[in-house]
Amino acid sequence: MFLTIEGIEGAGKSTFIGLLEDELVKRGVDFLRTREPGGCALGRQIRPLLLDASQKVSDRAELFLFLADRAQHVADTIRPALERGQWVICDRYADSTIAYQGYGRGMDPEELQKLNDYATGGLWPDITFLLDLPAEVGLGRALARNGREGLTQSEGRFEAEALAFHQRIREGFLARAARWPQRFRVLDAAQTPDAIVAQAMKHLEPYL
Ligand code: Z5A
Repeated sequence: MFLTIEGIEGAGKSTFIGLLEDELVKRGVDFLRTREPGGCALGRQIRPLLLDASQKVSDRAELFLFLADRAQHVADTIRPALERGQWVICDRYADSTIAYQGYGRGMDPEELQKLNDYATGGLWPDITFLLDLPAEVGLGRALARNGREGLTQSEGRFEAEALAFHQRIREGFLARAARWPQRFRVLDAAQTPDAIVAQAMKHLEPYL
């Protein structure tokens, strides 16, 4: 089972995955938690290049860094785990590229779909949980968290983008969910973390 978790900035993916892990442990599921960018050794070197606001990275270079991270991540981490029979829970994957670099930065989503096919050898998730909420709510959460953790409010390159950028990304994710309804499960991320995970577990029940 290959599960991915997607959503805009501050949607609550890390919080959600932590609670989901607890539920899966209780049910004896053998799983691997990973993330993008940075889910393999090469990706951990790429991640700072992508997130550091002081790096000047062109849109196309950014795209290929995400794709390079993903290609290596699939080869080193995701496919081997799936072949061992583990579940893989991945915080962001190819849908993020199409939402951020496509709908956010303005690149052609259809081209990005093909590039993702190429980078992953055609590996798409079995289920994608989309944590959906208004962009201003997500950004508000992320900025408050950064403030609490002593980070600059707009620390990263993506947090520093305008609200309209994050709104386009939300629309992009929702457009993808409408196009692939069998893969996507859209969860209302404005609920409490416990309520969101309870809803997700109902979707996973048939696979447990
Ligand atoms: N990116 C890309 O452009 N293209 C790609 O192909 C890929 C990624 C793969 C990765 O950043 C960035 O790369 C990302 C997209 C881009 N940038 N953005 N935006 P990252 O990995 O550093 O960060 P992130 O993935 O965006 O995570 P996040 O938004 O920073 O956090 P989150 O995991 O979604 O949320 P959280 O940390 O669990 O929660 C945020 C705060 O809200 C925190 O204080 C929680 O306590 C609170 N929270 C969480 N859930 C709730 C609920 N349900 N109610 C109330 N409060 C909540």
